[in-house]
Amino acid sequence: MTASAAHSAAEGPTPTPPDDPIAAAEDRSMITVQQHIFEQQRHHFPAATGEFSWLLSGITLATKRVQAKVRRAGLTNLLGTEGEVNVQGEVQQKLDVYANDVLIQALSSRDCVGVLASEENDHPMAVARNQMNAKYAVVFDPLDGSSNIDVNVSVGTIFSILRLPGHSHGGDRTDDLLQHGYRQVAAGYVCYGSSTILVYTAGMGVHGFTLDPSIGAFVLSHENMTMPERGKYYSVNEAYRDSFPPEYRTYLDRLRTGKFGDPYGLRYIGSLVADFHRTLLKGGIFLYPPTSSHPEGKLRLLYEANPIAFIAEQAGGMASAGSERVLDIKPTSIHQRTALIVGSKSEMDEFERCINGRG
Ligand code: P6P
Repeated sequence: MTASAAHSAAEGPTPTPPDDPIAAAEDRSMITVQQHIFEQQRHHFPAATGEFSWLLSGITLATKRVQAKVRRAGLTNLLGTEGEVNVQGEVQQKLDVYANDVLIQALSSRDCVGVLASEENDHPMAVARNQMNAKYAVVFDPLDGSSNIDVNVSVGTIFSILRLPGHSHGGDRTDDLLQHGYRQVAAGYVCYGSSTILVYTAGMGVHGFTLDPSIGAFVLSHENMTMPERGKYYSVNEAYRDSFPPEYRTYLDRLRTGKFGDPYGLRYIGSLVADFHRTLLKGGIFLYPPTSSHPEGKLRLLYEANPIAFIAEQAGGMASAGSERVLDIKPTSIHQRTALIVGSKSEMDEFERCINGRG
């Protein structure tokens, strides 16, 4: 009788034969984001060159450096403001500047990246040395919610990857970036929370990778993330309620009073990445409606609403600017603002009916 037959007769399932160390070592939980992207591309685009995976490695490198600083901000006098005011008219936090610098440094060293645009910079940045090979532009918010850092609240990096047109529009290449959100090649965010998680989509589902500090790598932790059909929370800054359009107030009242079933709870962190990440995992709805101080909405279309909307739709959710699908908006400027309502299909259907006066 062979060893394996004797074993199964005595103790249960046959172990992997010792002569198959690869199978024995196979461990899906050690899939890094680069490996995952490469596997996806090899499966869906056999001719892929791997340069997209190389581009994404620039984002993972930069965000690992950011998270190291965020985790120690209080210890290395990185809290507080840099004193400068950015293009948004917001006082730049020191970590904003650091995050912006490391993302620009990491991404401009990827020769497939030709143009960068950041919330922290007035104008797009052409990467001169890459102009011959560059296929992609990356637009990003280097540290969204940074005003929360001093009080130890989760913050995030948000990015969107666009394909550059074969022929450049020239100038500062702003026009090359003003693409509908549905043209994004990929999008993602890193949430610096109780753990550090990277969530991305390249149009083939949504996948999450948690940073393992012991090995310094983002490893697969949430494959094929899908947003629940319905949740229990709505997320909005109700301090501005009186300036929301009346149909928004009606919708929020219906959620709170249980017109759609059980009454909803309210969760609002004030950091888009954290509020959206909860909505992605638990379902529900996040709203930043038009307000009197931001009648066109507060959030940025290119590097906040579009990447979040792409991820939400890929996970089975929906994302609206109130009067239209976020991804259908034709941008007219890189720092353009928009309202953002994003969440589970059930809540979004009810929202659409409510603001269209159909229910
Ligand atoms: P408010 C953070 O400043 C941010 O840009 C988003 O991360 C967040 O969703 C929103 O603003 C919070 O805005 O007006 O509620 O403080």
